[in-house]
Amino acid sequence: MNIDRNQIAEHNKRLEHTQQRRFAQLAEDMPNIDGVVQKLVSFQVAIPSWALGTGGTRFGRFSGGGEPGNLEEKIADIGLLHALNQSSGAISLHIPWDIPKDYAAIRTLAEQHGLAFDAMNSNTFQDQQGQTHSYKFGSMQHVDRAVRKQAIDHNIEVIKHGIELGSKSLTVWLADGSSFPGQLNFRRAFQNTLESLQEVYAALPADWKIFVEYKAFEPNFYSTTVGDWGQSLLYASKLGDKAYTLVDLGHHLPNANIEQIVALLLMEGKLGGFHFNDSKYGDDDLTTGSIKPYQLFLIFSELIEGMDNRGMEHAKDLGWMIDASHNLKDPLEDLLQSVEAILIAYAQALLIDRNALNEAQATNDVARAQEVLQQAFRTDVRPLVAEARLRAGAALNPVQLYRELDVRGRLVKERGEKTVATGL
Ligand code: LRH
Ligand code: MN
Ligand code: MN
Repeated sequence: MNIDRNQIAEHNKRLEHTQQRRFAQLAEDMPNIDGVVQKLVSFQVAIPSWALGTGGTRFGRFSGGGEPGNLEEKIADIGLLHALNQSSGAISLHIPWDIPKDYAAIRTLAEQHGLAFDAMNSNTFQDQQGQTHSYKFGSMQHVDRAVRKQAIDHNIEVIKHGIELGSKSLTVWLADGSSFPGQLNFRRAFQNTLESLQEVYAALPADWKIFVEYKAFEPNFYSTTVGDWGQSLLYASKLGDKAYTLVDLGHHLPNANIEQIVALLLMEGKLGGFHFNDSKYGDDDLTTGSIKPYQLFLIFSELIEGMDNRGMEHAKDLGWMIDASHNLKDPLEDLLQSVEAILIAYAQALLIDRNALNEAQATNDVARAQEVLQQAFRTDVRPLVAEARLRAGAALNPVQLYRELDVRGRLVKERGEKTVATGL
């Protein structure tokens, strides 16, 4: 199914009056409101191919209907999201879950939906059918060179798929680590991993980046070989200029100060990409902004400050992606909510009075600093985000239109009631 311009225009016509009133009210107090709206229009968040199905937990999976059964249908789903919000203009593929059979056809299909190919993701955390060696005891860290070689070759293969599709980056997340003390020699595991990554790095085209994603625990529960931002930064620094750290919001130990991590990585020019999600406990992969919206705002505050300081373009110079999947909500509604939450946090952070904050910091005026931040955070910026959508030709209320058009019902009719999307 497709969502056409007329359906969006008709929906917007019904909501436009209220939108105009709310937006005008906000504009009264904001001198540079159009500049902010323009930044929101430009900001695109990539959607991972594996978030389009109702994901499972370790204990079970409750499949929903109308889920995409192949890459073409995944692209179509993200096309629907992008038509609704004009902010989801890229797809991130995971290999081998999404091996393209016909590159040209896939590229054309993505173009038709206005989608670019974001980072490619490799997978050495699962054994695939017909694979020679097992990753049970790790991949790039493995004590056996043959296993490491298999993992390296897989990553090079992923780069090749990405080149054909026009992607410009590879994200490597390794499940490597150990679950029991004594299982692993940490130094050797690090060195093996570094050498493996170096071989992958050597295969990167000149205009590509490699993102080294870290994660504190899971599936290993004693040590992870790329366990935190320090370790990731170590790999990225040793690898070279094309290597960066990738921050996934759910990959930290509880209460980690992620905004500080982001600030320092940006200072070093080593922050490459972002995986958005939210969590209460661990890598919960819940809808972005559903648990800790203030933290998300503080992270965006540091992102903006750090990017502006380095003259970086917000929309282009980092890889922005959602990495969430769970098993309760309609995944498309859930993704619309995540994108909205990201744009809200971004908009709020754009409203921070930087001069006032700098002054408060320079004079140790702690209370004033808090006032400045919370003034921005407590502004209801939803009319701003909606205005950006209106100007971009998207729906004023994407979730509402999604329901009005009964998108899920139509997908179920097209694809069936019992469907399972490849992925997590
Ligand atoms: C690991 C992770 C990583 C994977 C994705 C499926 O927890 O965040 O980014 O590629 O989930
Ligand atoms: Mn991730
Ligand atoms: Mn994760």
